[in-house]
Amino acid sequence: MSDDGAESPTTVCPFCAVGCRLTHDGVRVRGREGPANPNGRLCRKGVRAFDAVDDERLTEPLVRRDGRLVPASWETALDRVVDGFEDVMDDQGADALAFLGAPHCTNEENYLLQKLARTLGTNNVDNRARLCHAETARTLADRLGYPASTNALADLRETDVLVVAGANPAARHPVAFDSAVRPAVTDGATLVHVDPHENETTRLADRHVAPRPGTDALVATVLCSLVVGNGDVDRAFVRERTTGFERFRASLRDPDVDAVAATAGVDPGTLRSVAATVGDADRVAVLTGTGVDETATADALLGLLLLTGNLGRPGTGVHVLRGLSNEQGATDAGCVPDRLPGHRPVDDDAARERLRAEWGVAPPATPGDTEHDLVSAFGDEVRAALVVGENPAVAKRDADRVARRLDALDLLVVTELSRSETTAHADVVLPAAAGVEKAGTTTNLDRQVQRLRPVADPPGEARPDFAVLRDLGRRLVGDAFDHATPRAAFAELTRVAPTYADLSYDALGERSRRWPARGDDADDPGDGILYAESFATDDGRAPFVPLDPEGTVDDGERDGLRLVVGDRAGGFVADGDASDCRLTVHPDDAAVRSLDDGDAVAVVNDAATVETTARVSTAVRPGVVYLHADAADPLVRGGETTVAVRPAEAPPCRGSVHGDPDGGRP
Ligand SMILES: Nc1nc2c(c(=O)[nH]1)N[C@H]1C(S)=C(S)[C@@H](COP(=O)(O)OP(=O)(O)OC[C@H]3O[C@@H](n4cnc5c(=O)[nH]c(N)nc54)[C@H](O)[C@@H]3O)O[C@H]1N2
Ligand SMILES: Nc1nc2c(c(=O)[nH]1)N[C@H]1C(S)=C(S)[C@@H](COP(=O)(O)OP(=O)(O)OC[C@H]3O[C@@H](n4cnc5c(=O)[nH]c(N)nc54)[C@H](O)[C@@H]3O)O[C@H]1N2
Ligand code: SF4
Ligand SMILES: [Mo]
Repeated sequence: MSDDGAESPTTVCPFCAVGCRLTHDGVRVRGREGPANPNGRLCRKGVRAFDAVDDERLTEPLVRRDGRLVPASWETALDRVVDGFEDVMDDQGADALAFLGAPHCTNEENYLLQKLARTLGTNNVDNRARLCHAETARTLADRLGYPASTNALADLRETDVLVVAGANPAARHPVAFDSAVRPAVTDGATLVHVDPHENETTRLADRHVAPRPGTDALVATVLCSLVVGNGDVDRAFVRERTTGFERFRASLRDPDVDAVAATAGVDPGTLRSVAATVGDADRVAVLTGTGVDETATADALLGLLLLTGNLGRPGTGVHVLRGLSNEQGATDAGCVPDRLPGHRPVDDDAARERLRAEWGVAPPATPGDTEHDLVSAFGDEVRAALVVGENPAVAKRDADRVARRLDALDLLVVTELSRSETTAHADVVLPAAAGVEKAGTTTNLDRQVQRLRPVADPPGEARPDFAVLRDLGRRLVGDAFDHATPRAAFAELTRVAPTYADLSYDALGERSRRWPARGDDADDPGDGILYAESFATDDGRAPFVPLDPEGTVDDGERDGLRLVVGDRAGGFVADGDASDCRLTVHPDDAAVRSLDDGDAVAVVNDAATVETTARVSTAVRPGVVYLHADAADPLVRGGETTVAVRPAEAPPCRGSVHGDPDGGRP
């Protein structure tokens, strides 16, 4: 409980998708009890929620004149945007526009962004956060109904077995880890960590499975086979809630556990014991991160949960450990090219009719392009783009290519807090208010919808993205953008998005809710769990998908060392943070290369050479090396996953790049 003036308004931490509540008491940031931080705790990042937004903010609009970005009035800047967009539409139609954003922004801002795209006549709207958890979220949507965590984090306390795959929540989602995962383990739950690199989460694990990169799907598939072989299938669940079990079982074939274990480089005994533990448990939950974002792995993990009846009950299900603060809400609000608000497909007639009733015009029925495809088409089919709160110039893949594409546009408009790699290419830069400076709602990684209240003022002439998008909408489209406030936009969202139907902006001010809320009963225990009675699929059942484990294995590591990447940052690295940029290499691999701990190394593949310092450690298995995402970026841009490692001259890195040394721990 807070110890000071309970009067100061509370808001939601702008950093990660855990969604902790906080306030600023005039002196410093203080945590406030919230659904995601029940005892009001914040991690080290949250405590500095204001430092990052104070940094070198943009205070006035900028427009490009004679090659240079120069200050301009809002009127001049918005005129330039409106004229530019109208020219492009006149010449080439609305599909020559792209709208990218905005996982840092509110639900209402995301709603207005996709509404602007769609009322102008294009579904070319996407948000970058889909890059981190795209395949997992897509698999969940295709097979269960929604691209979202199935259960509330809090009910992990009822879980018997937690499988954490390709994630490091102890460092990346520390408050959620401490309030949900750690207590579950203390109460006796078994934590299985599936990760080729030992990290902070591994320390709490009962079993560490460190598969060779690229073999996660194979490992999950053999677990399914073992569960079937052990007779641990939940027959009633499979019969009543699923389809396609027989084909699924046939696809598992007869697993040679020892051979699979050898391919994956894991101990066969560990695989057998994990399968037995999962099969015996009453409640199993899977938590997935950026390390396993592949359809084949998601399919196999979902197969394991379906086989054992671990969906639709407390303590079960899939938790997607999303990254950016409103990644979930951006998708819920429809900032995706193939789904309308509320996750309805763009060709769903009823959903399009609902939108026509609100907007006066129905959205196009054919899907738009993804962010990746849109950026590729910049300068060709796509002539102008509005980027809200994203930095596409810093890419997982090939930043140079993105920079060239940005320059190829006729008009690039970016709304930003401060100058970024992307604003450097913009024709119009609009200064935005930061999360702690604005009102609205956001939706965290377990679907909790919370109110933001401004707890600081934007600098200079900076304005909330909401006001900017509304004004652009009024000028480019008309009356459909007459929302005076986020409250009005939220009300419209609840009318068009069935998942948000029973939420009210004012009621959320009193108490946050998880979607889909049911009626007015805020204490309805069903609130937290999706699919308690049926799946949100056409027939209400979840299909098993046959697995092709061998098809997913590639033997890249035979040619060199397999590069594992972690510590991905969502762009909220505060000054003074330092994190490990060393290359972690196993002692055996170090020995054959005559490398000692602390030696300079060159990490080389066709794409790039990165020089750094060796950290010789058994935190990785032989054949695998580990590198921080920022350091690894040039090596993996083209999608390559193998590297050669050799001694180098002098270590340019003595142990840190930006990032944080021990995650967000206070
Ligand atoms: N090299 C490398 N590449 C990476 C990663 C990595 O670790 N290394 N991480 C990957 C991952 S996991 C992610 S999620 C993505 C993140 O990719 P992005 O979301 O594109 O990047 P960020 O830098 O988080 O944020 C973009 C910008 O949003 C601005 N911003 C914040 N709040 C607001 C707001 O309210 N309004 C507006 N208009 N702007 C705002 C910030 O100033 C920031 O410049 O990057 C991916 N790419
Ligand atoms: N403090 C802090 N917290 C953050 C962020 C931040 O910048 N700072 N960013 C936020 C964002 S945007 C995101 S997306 C999340 C990311 O959160 P996480 O997904 O937990 O990100 P990482 O720390 O990169 O952990 C990914 C793990 O996957 C493992 N891995 C890599 N390849 C494989 C593989 O093939 N198989 C398996 N099984 N594992 C593999 C890596 O070893 C690593 O341990 O964090 C969020 N939280
Ligand atoms: S875990 Fe930390 S960064 Fe994430 S919302 Fe909570 S305080 Fe903010
Ligand atoms: Mo992310």
